[in-house]
Amino acid sequence: MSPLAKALVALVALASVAELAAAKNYTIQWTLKSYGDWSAANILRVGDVVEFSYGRPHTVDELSKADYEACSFANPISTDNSGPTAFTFDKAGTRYFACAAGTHCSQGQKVAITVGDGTTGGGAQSPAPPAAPKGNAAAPMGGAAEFAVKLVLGLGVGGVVLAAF
Ligand SMILES: [Cu+2]
Repeated sequence: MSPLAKALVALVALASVAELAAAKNYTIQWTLKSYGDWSAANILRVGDVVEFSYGRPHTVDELSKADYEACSFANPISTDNSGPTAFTFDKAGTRYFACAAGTHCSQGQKVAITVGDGTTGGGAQSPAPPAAPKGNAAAPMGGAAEFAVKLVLGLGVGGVVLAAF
């Protein structure tokens, strides 16, 4: 590979890292439907922004977990019906949003949004450190695998030799 090509590869790699580190903006078309799939498919990072895009009669109410599960809008953390409504997720954790109009919430117009801690896509329970012991464990496993290959090869050769007689 030429020095120029190497430099280009390095640049592309740097750009990818920068892209990963940058905050993302998500838009949710907030309407009467079920959002269970959205929260499962989108794990946010700290700094990401979610904008709910909607009009009347919908609202975006941020609720406690208990109120979210019960579709109870008596004590919202915040409420807005002026759409669009944007939220910046400035720390790890899960926040709960639902529409207060009619029975929209109980029909599925609710979403729990989880923010990972930034070291992984999925949250605080699997940060980088556990990867190190795995890496060390790979060496003995590699040795075992190599031994197994040699054993199989040896048996194969033995079989061929036996078959020749
Ligand atoms: Cu609604």
